Amino acid sequence: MKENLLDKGDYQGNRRQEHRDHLSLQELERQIQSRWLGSSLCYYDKIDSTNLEAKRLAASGLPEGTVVVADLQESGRGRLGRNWASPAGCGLWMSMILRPSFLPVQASMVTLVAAMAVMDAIEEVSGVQVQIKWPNDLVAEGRKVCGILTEMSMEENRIRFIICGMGVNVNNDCFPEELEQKAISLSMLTGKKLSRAKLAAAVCRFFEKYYEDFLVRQNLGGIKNAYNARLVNRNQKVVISDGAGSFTCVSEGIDETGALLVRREDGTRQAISSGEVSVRGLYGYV
Ligand code: BT5
Repeated sequence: MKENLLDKGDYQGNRRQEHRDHLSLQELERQIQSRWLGSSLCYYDKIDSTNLEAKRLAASGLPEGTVVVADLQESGRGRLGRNWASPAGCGLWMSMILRPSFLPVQASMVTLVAAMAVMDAIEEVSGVQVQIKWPNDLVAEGRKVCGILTEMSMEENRIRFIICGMGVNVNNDCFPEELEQKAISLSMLTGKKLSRAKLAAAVCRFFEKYYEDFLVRQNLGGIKNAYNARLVNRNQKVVISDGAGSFTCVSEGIDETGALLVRREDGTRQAISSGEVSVRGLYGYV
C-alpha cells in the first residue's frame, strides 16, 4: 500500500516539497521506448535503495536491461557507504542491470557512459546544460544535480552483473540543511516542474546509444571529446585526494579508459583512475 509521505508534509523530517509529478509503472512504461533498456521495468513507491533492489533482482536472474525505479528510497546510497538523500515525489532514483562480457577492469567506465547519458537527457528534457564533475557527478551553478553509483558483482574473474544507479534531483524545492550549499535540482534551475518519467525515458535512450558504442569500441573513444567539453575545472587547478593524501595539479581531461589526465606542479603527467579519489576545485565542492 502506498504510504503518502507528502501529505504529511514530510521530507525526511524537513519541509514540504511543492513540486510533484506523477510517477508510476504505467507512466514509465508509456514513456520508456528504448530497444532493450527498460524492456523489463520494476517500479516501487518505496524501497530501501534501487541499487540494492536491482542487485537482488539480478541475483535472482532478471535479465540485462532491467530498470528499477522508486519514488522514495529509504536508504539511498552513495559511494563508500555515504548516504543519498532520496525523498518522495521529486527525484529520479533509478538503477539498471547490465550483464556485459567485458573485463572487470572496464566496469568503472560505465559510470562515465551513464554521466554522458544523464547529461544529455537533462538537457533534452529541461534545457539545462550541466557539467560533469569526474567521475560520477553532474553539477550546475557549483552544486550537485546528479550522482552515479556503479557496482559490480563478480564470479571467478568475470562480471556476473553490473548495477548502474543514478540519482537526479528533479523537482526538489529544498534540501536538508547539510546539503543546502551543495545540492540543486532541475526545478530550482528552471523554475519549472519536470516529468521524471520523461527524464527516465531519455536517460534510457541516451544510455543505450553510448553504452552500445562503448561495447563495440571497448573504450570511451566515442564520448571522450564530448565528455571533456563539459568537464568542470578542465585546464584548471584541482586538488586530488585519496586515502594517502592530496596534491594539487591541473586537470587536462579524460583519456579513452576514463582515467583523468593531470599535470603536476613539477610538469609530470599522471593518469588518475577513478577508484576512490576525490577531485575538487581549489574553492569549495566543485
Ligand atoms: C554519489 O555518491 O553521488 C552516488 C549517488 C547515487 C544515487 C543513486 S539513486 C539510485 C541508486 N540507488 C542508490 O541507492 N544509489 C543510486 P557520492 O559521490 O559518494 O556522493 C554522496 C554525497 O553526495 C553525500 O555524502 C552528500 O554529501 C551528497 N548528497 C547526498 N544526497 C544528495 C542529493 N540528493 N543531491 C546532491 N547531493 C547529495
